[in-house]
Amino acid sequence: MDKDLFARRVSVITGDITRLEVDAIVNAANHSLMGGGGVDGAIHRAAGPELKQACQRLRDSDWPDGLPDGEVALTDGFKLPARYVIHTVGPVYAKTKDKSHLLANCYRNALALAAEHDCRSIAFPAISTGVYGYPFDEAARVVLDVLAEALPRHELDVILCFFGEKDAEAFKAVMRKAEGET
Ligand code: AR6
Repeated sequence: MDKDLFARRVSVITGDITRLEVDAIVNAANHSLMGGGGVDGAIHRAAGPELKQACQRLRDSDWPDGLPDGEVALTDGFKLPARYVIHTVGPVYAKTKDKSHLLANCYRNALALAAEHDCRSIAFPAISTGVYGYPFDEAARVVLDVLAEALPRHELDVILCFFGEKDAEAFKAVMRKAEGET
């Protein structure tokens, strides 16, 4: 892990992701793309009904069977301050075999799609760590590994947006531990 690169390009913040003025925010969605609870519900509420209509169009055109785990799909942000929403589906921890690979794909594919759309900044929630039950520290290690691999490839500022101070502090603790190991 390149500490300087992380320090320059990654911010760990606490807050509501729907308020962030960034090029893209990532949504921890479900296969249907039709909205739900948690951060997904908050994003749909803040973006307004046009977001669901755009998701329905994506379902019709590209994902008739739903968005699979680890895949990504992009819509406009509509009423959000963010230009785009990148929807992804994290793995359900208790039900998924290859979960770390699929969680890594969520982050990896979202970063690549944001870069393809000329984004300079992207904000992530803690995908899968809510209703989908991924243990927080285990997920944090996956995120750090993906960022270490992807940051040198993409000119993107990455904001990791946690909903509570406790989660932000827990992430920083995992990050300090990982730094100590390299
Ligand atoms: N801003 C930032 N983070 C948030 C916000 C917010 N406004 N609201 C919640 N979080 P979850 P999952 C945090 O359950 O585990 C939905 O129903 C939350 O504290 O939203 O991937 C979908 O439709 C937690 O740390 O996502 C799916 O069915 C993190 O976001 C399912 O939940 C993720 O929690 C996806 O479950």
